[in-house]
Amino acid sequence: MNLTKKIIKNHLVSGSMEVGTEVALKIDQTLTQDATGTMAYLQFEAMNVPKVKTELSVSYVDHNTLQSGFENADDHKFLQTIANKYGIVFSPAGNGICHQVHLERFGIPGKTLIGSDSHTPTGGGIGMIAFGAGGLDVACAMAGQPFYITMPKIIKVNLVGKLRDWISAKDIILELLRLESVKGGRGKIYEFAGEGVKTLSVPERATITNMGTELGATTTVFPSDEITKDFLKRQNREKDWTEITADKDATYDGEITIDLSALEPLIAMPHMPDNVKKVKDLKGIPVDQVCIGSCTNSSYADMILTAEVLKDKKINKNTGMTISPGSRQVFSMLVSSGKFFNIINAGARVLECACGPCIGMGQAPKTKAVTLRTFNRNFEGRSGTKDAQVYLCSPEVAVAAALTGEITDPTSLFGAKPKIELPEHFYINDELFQKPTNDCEIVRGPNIKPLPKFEPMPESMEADVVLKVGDNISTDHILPAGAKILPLRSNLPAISEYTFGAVDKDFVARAKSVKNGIIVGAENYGQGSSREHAALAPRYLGIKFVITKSFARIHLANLINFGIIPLTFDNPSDYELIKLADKIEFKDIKNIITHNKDLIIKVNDKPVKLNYTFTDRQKEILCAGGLLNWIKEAK
Ligand code: MIC
Ligand code: SF4
Repeated sequence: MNLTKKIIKNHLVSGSMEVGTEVALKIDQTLTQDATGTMAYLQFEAMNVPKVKTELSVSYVDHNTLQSGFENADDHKFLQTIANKYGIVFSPAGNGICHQVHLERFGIPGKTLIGSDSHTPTGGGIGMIAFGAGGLDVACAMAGQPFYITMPKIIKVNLVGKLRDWISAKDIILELLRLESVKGGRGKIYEFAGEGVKTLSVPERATITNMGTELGATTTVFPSDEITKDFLKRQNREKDWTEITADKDATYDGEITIDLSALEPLIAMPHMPDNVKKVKDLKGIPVDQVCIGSCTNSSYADMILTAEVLKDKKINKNTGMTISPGSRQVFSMLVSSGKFFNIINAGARVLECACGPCIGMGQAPKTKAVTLRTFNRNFEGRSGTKDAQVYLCSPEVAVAAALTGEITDPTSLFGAKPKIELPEHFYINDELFQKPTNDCEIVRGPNIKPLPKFEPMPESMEADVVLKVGDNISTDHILPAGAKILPLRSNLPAISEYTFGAVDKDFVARAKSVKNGIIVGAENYGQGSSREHAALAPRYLGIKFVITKSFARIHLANLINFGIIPLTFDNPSDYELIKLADKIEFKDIKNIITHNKDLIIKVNDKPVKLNYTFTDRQKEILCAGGLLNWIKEAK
């Protein structure tokens, strides 16, 4: 058996691990972050469960830390008090980015984790089966319910050889993105194996599993081996270690081999993480900004490498540089190593341990800037500057550009790479996590609005096409983040006004002007973030159907959770037939979906067949008008 199946088998509540069928999994741990957490906890509250039923649930504050108004701070207080009441560990702002901190202090090999953030698969770096999910699914897991996935194919990624100097884990995941694309991972779990695995530390593995999300994969996972044990020992958590590896004769549904010794420094060009090129082929492009950090590349080793390279040097005067350590642990050790001085002295700007520029929370680059970031996403506009050219690369490539002011291959710039040893003992400061005492009142600021109630599905509906978009629409297109909009995450009426704002400024008015709206999309609709607001806000505006050529996994689940019916074209070319303002009748829709009947609509008098595959549970959820209604009905 491969290691993915071993862990899934241990957590199987129902289903049979057959590819394409639904399996329900017991969830051991959950995590939330503040931007999705407020909504997740409002939903958890609505379930009337006195205390979380998981082994561990942690609530992190890491996204909305700019506090340019009262809203962020109100959310933080709400999250602190609700965590305390319901038995959740609270990690306040400044402790670090959820995925990095969870890896350091809470992740346990062989356990399952779901998080209301799409990069939760970072936990796969330590041998967990970890999924990103919508906040409502996380709320359900906290209430003790299983998590449902469609059993994916398990693909072996066979790593052979060893990385050369100045080439790093980021280049491995960029290579996989080059090979597989942002939609290549849908319906797949990538399991890493081979001799090359032994050459990668846990934080390096976590860089890969973190950005595996950009493949559209269900998750990604590394074995838990001696290297995992060593990492946990340095974290004073050796007792949490168990060995979990694939059997020698394990079988897979596919295999890819990557020769680490043949890799070169890679870079993802604007505006997609799979638009990958060799750094040497882009040599000389002037760089305005370099940002090192985010949940992908903000480990101790990433920071020390940056500090070593910057020693006694100055960054280029035309290139601004920021660093954000991934956690307070990383930051503390960077400071106590004495090497922090090199970073400050070189002219870099130091940001707090949080998502920051990755989610457009500050550091928006100048007009048309070229910005090199060690992050995982470069969707258009996400940096806060619509026409900025965001490139994704390793810290090695980023720091080389900061020094030269242009895209530079680090292998040609520097001599031997400094050897970075992990400290024997990581600095541990667990008093800064607040353990629940279950004794407090929940504090709600005025920006925290109650959840709206949604109607059950009617027998029949007439609906209007209010938007038609193309391939790879990300949740950043549907509901942008950034410093202006993120503070509204707990206020649905206010945030829904920004839906599709950057794509079509008239969308909101159009959606409001009809009773039932339809969005038409193409391939991979809803890729990227797990933010359920990208389903919740359209539903609030009256969207009842999304018809596409294909969907991204988490967004599809979020649409169902909020009672929006996701459908796909049987014949993808029918996408061309349907136009803005078309009126479509969905006669007997409830009966059709409930009884798996053919769904044929008329588009300007032409019949168009639409497909759907819903489990019985999903059909009931859709008919109830969403998961919360369904749970209440079931009680
Ligand atoms: C992101 O990277 O897009 C986020 C912000 O972390 C999101 C969650 C969110 O939108 O709050 C994610 O990846 O799920
Ligand atoms: Fe935060 Fe960026 Fe990671 Fe999302 S991808 S969790 S915004 S650091």
